[in-house]
Amino acid sequence: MTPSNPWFEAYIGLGSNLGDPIHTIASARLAIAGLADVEEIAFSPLYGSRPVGPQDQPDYVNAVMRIKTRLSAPNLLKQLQGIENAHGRVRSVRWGARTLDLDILLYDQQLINQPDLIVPHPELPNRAFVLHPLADVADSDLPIPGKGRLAELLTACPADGLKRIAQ
Ligand code: ROI
Repeated sequence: MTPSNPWFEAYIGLGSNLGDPIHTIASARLAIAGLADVEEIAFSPLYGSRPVGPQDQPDYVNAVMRIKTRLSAPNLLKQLQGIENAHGRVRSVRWGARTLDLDILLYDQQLINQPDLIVPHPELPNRAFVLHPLADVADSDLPIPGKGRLAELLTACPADGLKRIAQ
């Protein structure tokens, strides 16, 4: 019998601003939870948010999912890209509108610096649409490797333009 990998905790950011974002986020959640070697631990409320970056695009719906997984970070990324593609994601305009964006925000307490995968997500400290839903599913003293504790980052990043969507 081959020993299986240990379980790691990871946090995934979900965002959508094309089509039916609420439906897309719900569908992506099911797809992630349905992956082999992935289990959902918690899912944040949905937030409506003003676009960061170019303003000539619709508002976003954002959420954060906390999982445990036996997939390596690169394998998890590959699976998430498959789910993005299955939801009609076309990679074209940088910072443009998208049907579904899935980002690995944190993977265990690891610092990963590869051409296609940087963890923690480099923009995490600047993005209210990530930090606030993250705080809904993580301990406030969660260390964000290289960046400080979640509570400190939250204090420095006001929830401008962020609205909980009633469900
Ligand atoms: N802005 C918001 N509010 N939410 C996102 O998920 C999001 N994603 C992006 C950019 C274009 C940077 N802006 C965003 O990729």
